[in-house]
Amino acid sequence: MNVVLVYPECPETFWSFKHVLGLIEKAAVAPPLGLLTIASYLPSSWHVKLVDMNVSKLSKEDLRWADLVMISAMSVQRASAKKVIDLCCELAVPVVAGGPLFAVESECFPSVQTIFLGEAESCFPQYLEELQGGHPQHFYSSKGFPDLQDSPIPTWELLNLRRYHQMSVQFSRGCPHNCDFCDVTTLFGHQVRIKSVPQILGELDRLYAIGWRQSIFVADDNFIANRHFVKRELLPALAQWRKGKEAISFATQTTIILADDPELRQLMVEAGFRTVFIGIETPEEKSLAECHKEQNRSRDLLSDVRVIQRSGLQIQGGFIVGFDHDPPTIFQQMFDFIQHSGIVVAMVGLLQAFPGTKLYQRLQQENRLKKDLIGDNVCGYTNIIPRMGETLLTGYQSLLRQLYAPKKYYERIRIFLKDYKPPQQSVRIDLRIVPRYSRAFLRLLGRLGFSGKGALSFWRLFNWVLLTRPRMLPLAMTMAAYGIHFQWICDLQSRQPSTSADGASLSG
Ligand code: B12
Ligand code: SF4
Repeated sequence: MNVVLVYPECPETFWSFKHVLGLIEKAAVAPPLGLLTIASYLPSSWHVKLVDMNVSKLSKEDLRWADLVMISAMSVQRASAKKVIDLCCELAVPVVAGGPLFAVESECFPSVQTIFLGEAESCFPQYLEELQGGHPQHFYSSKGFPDLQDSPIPTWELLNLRRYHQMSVQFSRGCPHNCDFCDVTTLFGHQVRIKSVPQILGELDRLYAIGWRQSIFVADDNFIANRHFVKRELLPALAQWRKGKEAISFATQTTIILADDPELRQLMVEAGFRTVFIGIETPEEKSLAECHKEQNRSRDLLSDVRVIQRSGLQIQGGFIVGFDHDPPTIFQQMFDFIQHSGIVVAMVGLLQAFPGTKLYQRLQQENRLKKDLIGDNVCGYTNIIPRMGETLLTGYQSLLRQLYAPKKYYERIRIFLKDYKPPQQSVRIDLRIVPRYSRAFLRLLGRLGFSGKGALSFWRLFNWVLLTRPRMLPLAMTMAAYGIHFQWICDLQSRQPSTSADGASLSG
């Protein structure tokens, strides 16, 4: 049996970094971990090929070769996924689909032979049996949420590792919190399920064995949800594993509760964590109450951010505007908060309602939902009819422009670096990356230092870092490079009207 695993093309989004990945000669941020996990279930006698369309082209020859196509997608990949599915139909190749897009919009893909609604670990073996028996079902879904200890080591060997900026592993699924806009709990539940320590180390050993020596994203939605396991078992084991492998660092997602636990932060830093994404959402207390983000309420969020950054962890922040309780001043409030916090990578999105969430149910009852859902919260379109009316979009776009204007952006990098305490650990550099990063540095100087409106501010930052914090120059330059992408995203929004799920123009 010949199988092609397809990951459709992602449009330009906040996290796509397409324009700057070229600087470091990479094509995509991270690999499709869902497909790599599924690949591990396929019989060894099958011929398997992976085409991540963000890295290489999918050809008609690939599809003609295939007896079966397996596709995985998020909502943002809808347009590309539909094209692939139509092409498979034309060529009469059966398609099996999974991932968040198909879990929430299964009824939109009648031509797909089999759809997995949610996690596949507990039902994929049954599917394989039924496929070989000649009678696969149309839908498969797990009864309850599968035990992660049954999840196999992903088949990373299918990847062209050199094309990715980072690898990902996943230690846990599920989150105990109740943020009403979040579809993580719809997709993965409230009960936190974890892999065992030997299982996790086995995954890391495999990545190391195939030559990975750079950053690894721990793709958990809330890495510290099972704090006891993480502190007592996982982090000490990771720190031990990483000895002699210091070129590898970790990034993950947590909640702001991390600010309350110095021991946890220290253990994370010792284990090699350098970046955490945290959903801060909004400095507006009433909006936090509205969306039930209880863990962020009644706190000094600004000082929480500082505490975390000072312990050696860089925060990337998630922010939302468009709550019913957002006052007209929210845009200025948000700008001030982000600027003072020194959160350089601030993903500010418009509130969106994903099917299955409590927010979606409420707005459906209030008759405030539009038909289309793009699935990208930073594209300037929302499927919600906002209380604020037109002001929301204009305020939002101007907020993004302010945040990512070169002068303000470089100023924020400075604010961050002044406060940030980099971990005092020995750094081991993978010598193979040195020529590539040297070329990237020269390209970056060319892009930012000699063209564009922010050149002067760029050199000011460059000189300041060189003179006062030379050790942090690589970090500062990486952040400056991110800025190229973020400015591009802002320009994209102001150049184009927001587009609907199928790429058709919408009025907003
Ligand atoms: C890692 C991650 C990323 C990474 C890597 C993405 C990538 N290349 O896959 C980065 C940071 C780049 C990213 C970006 C984005 N992401 Co993201 N991301 C995640 C995260 C945290 C983990 C995904 C993962 O690796 N899971 C581990 C694997 C093993 O699980 P899985 O993919 O779900 O696969 C299982 C099942 O779904 C099923 N399955 C999946 N595919 C298939 C296929 C077949 C054939 C079968 C049988 C089964 C199957 O089986 C697997 C095993 O059970 C998820 C949240 C989550 N917990 O899933 C969000 C999530 C997928 N991301 C999301 C979003 C919105 C985005 C962005 C649009 C954000 C933005 N505004 O920029 C961008 C878009 C991508 C881009 N390039 O621009 C949403 C998607 C919601 C939706 N309904 O579509 C999620 C669910 C988070 C959320 N709630 O907001 N993301
Ligand atoms: S803490 Fe994060 S993952 Fe958990 S429910 Fe809230 S937004 Fe979702």
